[in-house]
Amino acid sequence: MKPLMQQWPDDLAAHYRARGYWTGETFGEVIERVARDHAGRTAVVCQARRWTYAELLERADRTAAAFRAAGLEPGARVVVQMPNRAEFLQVVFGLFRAGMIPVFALPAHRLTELAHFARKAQAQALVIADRHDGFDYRDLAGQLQQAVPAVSRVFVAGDPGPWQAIEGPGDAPPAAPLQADPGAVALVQISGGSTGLSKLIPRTHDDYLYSIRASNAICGLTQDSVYLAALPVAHNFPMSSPGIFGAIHAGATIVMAPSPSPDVAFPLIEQENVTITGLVPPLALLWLRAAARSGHDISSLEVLQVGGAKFMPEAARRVRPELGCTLQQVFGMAEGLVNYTRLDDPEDVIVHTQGRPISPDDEILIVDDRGAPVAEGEPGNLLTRGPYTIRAYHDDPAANARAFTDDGYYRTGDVVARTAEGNLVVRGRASDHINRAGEKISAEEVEDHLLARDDVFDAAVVSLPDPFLGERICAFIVPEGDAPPAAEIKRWMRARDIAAFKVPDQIVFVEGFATTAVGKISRKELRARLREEALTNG
Ligand code: J2J
Repeated sequence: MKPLMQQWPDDLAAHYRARGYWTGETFGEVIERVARDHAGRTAVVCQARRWTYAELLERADRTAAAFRAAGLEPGARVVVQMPNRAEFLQVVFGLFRAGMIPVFALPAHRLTELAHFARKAQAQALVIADRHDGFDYRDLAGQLQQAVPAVSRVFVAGDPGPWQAIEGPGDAPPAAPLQADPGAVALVQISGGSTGLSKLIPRTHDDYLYSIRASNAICGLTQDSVYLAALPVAHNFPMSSPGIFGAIHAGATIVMAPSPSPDVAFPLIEQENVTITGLVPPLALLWLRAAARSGHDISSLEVLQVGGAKFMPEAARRVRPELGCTLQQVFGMAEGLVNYTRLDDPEDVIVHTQGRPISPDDEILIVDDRGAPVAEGEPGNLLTRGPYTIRAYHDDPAANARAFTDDGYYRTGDVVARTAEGNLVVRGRASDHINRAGEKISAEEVEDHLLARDDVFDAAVVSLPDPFLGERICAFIVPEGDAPPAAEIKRWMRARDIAAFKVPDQIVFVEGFATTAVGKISRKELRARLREEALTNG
């Protein structure tokens, strides 16, 4: 198997340990310690169920036993595709307790994505929930196993159907957890696509736990906090900034929301006295709209985090007066670096900036296209390295050569400016993906799907501004012969076993694409031109 690892230079690693960022604790140890210190407190609320920390640990250990009994060994990679349910925690901490490595897929992913993750990670198992949102994941599991036979075991939360339950037999002795290496990879996150298919992001116990612990301090998360998991928890933001893992680390309570919509979330906030949650900007807009006419008392909410895409100041300034809580802007990435506005920042900073890094040892460079630092306040490309930012994607030399500098900086693809007080303002993006309501979609990946049609001669996919989504996906298509109906193309995309959020929102047929006098222009340039034209033509 290709080793999953993440390596910092020795001198920096020593520095991060000496500064107390990397503590040597592992996720398996964290849950044991927290379950001891907070045994009787509520760890998670999910519909009518409430589990204490003691119960969560006990369930995780039983699940760990079930994984071992199925022949999985420590170090096994396991694709986890589960919605916001209590069992998500049981499964993920079960894997940690067994020394196995979760690879996080989103509930919206379908066969194409799952097969890619499973192959790339060399996964041996899949864990799903039986059904969610009208979709039966047990059928998808069967398709995955056909496509990638190495995924030889499937575990199901809920009714297992033809597969195995996540619960081992009740009397299985919970084996002592492994002495996992804190510098080893704990979990695998998925990158938002910039070019082509998603890349795998290996995160270590040391680095991920540091970002979580430090996030708790910045976000004021304590054992008395109640965190509403509104966004899909497999996303890095609700998982770790500080998210569900931060809540577990603090001994706080997690309330699993089956949907982030206000009609589901507001009653939960009222009933459970939720104190903090995180949203993407389109959802924050929905919440603002709903709050005005909601009969629910959401006054327990102290902090609303908004991140994943740019939150416009016009909306940001409404949060305190209309929702009665402090806004915290979060500008982060699954590769590492996370910036927060601080809870006690002046309102102006909270409304107009995306905050500053977690760590004094987050190194930030803002450079022009030749790599020279820009003047203060000027926009430039954001590069970063630090104690919780990866040095490489898994098994992808070409992507690594593009995404990392020789001295280990990650090229974020974001264009930012830094204010005099050191806060970052996201000004744009150099990379070509589309940020659709916080979901990152690779233009190239969507183009590749479209090009699979016989009646598509060429395709270029761009982002266009959208009042609700932030950005929407627009596909410019040069047809081969007669143009097919746009609705037919969308239907066909939906049937291609991909996440529904990748289906173009808008399709524009054109006769051909511009070329320069010297020949073909780059894809990137072509997309930029089409985008410009669409914007100027309204
Ligand atoms: C503008 N763009 C933003 C923001 C992310 C916390 C919060 C978010 C993510 C996340 C995360 C933005 N304003 N406030 O992992 O831990 C865009 C940038 C960035 C990319 C990363 C976390 N917050 N973005 O969104 O890996 O372009 O992580 O590089 O999904 O989202 O996307 P992702």
